[in-house]
Amino acid sequence: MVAVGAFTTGATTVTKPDPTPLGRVVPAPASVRPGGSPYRITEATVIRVDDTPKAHRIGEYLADILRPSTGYRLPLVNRGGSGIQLRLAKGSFGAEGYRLDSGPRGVVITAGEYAGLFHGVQTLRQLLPAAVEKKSVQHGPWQIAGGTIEDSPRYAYRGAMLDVSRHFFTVAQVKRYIDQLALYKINELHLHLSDDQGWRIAIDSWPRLATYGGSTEVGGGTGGHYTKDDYREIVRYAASRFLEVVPEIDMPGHTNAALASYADLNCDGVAPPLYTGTDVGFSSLCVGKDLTYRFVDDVIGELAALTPGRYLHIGGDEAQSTSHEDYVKFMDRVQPIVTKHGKTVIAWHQITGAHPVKGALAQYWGLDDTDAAEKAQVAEAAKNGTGLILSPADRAYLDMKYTEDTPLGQDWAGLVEVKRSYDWDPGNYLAGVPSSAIRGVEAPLWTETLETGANIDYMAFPRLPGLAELGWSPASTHDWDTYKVRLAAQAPRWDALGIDYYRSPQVPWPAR
Ligand code: TNX
Repeated sequence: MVAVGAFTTGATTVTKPDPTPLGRVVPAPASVRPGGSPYRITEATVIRVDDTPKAHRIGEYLADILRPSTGYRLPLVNRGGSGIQLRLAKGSFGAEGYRLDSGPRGVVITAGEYAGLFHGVQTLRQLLPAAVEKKSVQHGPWQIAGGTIEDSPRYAYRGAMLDVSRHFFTVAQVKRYIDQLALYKINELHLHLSDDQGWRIAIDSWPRLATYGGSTEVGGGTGGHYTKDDYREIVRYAASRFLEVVPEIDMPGHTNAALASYADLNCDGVAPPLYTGTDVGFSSLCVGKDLTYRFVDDVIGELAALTPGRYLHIGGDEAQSTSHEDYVKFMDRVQPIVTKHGKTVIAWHQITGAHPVKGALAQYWGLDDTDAAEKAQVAEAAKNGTGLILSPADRAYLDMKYTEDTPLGQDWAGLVEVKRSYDWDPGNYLAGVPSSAIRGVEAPLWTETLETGANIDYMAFPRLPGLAELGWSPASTHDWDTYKVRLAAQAPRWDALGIDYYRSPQVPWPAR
């Protein structure tokens, strides 16, 4: 609800909506000091940026949001002064932190790095009325509450995963998701590029992976794959929103699409048919064959060359059709291939049952009640230097149903309502793990049951912003009762952006 202050001018009473309170932002900023008069964007406002191409790009990004709805020109200029100013400065901001100062003369966002300016822009955006997101001219006033926000993330890794294998999603659909992630300061986009049901990235040295292995999806649709140029475009677009792309090739299980494409990859030399069901755990690369490692080297080499980011995810989950001995052998041979191509290994947490290489990260996807021995193995690896990304399936999985009645999604990990997905602390979730081992959180979105952009919206919203907050905000801000109010205030913005979402009864949504 927007508070309304009434005042009288002569004969008429004018109602003037109060600006959004300074702290009403998701993720919660680290420090908020409201005070002083608001700034009001008018037709005279300019956007002041440093004279560098990167600063201009962030300024243009902001202007592209503000111009259609305000109808103002909002030119970019390179001088200091009143208005909206984005500026780099020395200070203790860290790689992604920023300060936002708002007062009657203007709003200044200051950061040590461009990423901080970009995150500060997302805060500014959320402080403006939701109508600012619309693409046609709307009524203001366009006010930003007075005061100062000082903000920086709790964790460096704040991810979202999209499974483009079970159902294929176009470059345009991925870009739309990237834009949604950026609004909540998520900075890692993990793409699950291969699985039993489809291989989604062109590999020149093994062309049938994409052309044949990518030719279907769950349910038997025509699937699809990204050309190398498509993938470069996703990487470029993600980078423009300060997200790093983390590509995943899931191995040695989840490989039916590859095994179907090349008979020689199978131990018995016989290619299985393409698969369009939703079972897991039935496929495995042939661990004893040398060809397997030539294949892995070629695929990882091409993917690493395409990927400017630091990481390459090699899956390693649900290898039920691979013996433990073979699994360990495979991971011992494959991790150095990733390292050789200049990337840091990420794998699902089963890697901790093998020998994670130095610097590797393990992604935990167990449940609250995963057995103690499995958790202890993860904790042991963490004590020995393996970093952890937390994606507990009964908290962070965006494909879990909210309730029994949710028309989409799965329930193998349980039902995950909005409060449950938000109400845990990555800092103490796994016993015995040193806090320095926790690199962050990630919200995976598996797509066995999801086919459209609207399906993605509905499962991601409103849970995604909560996971983003767990990754960004200090533990001291964590409080469901105040969070749910900030979350509810996001809904008009989603409406303006055309984002479909689940209207959970746990959240005090404004009337539509
Ligand atoms: C488990 S999570 C899987 C995926 C499924 C997902 C469905 C993980 C590492 N493996 O293969 O898509 O459950 O929720």
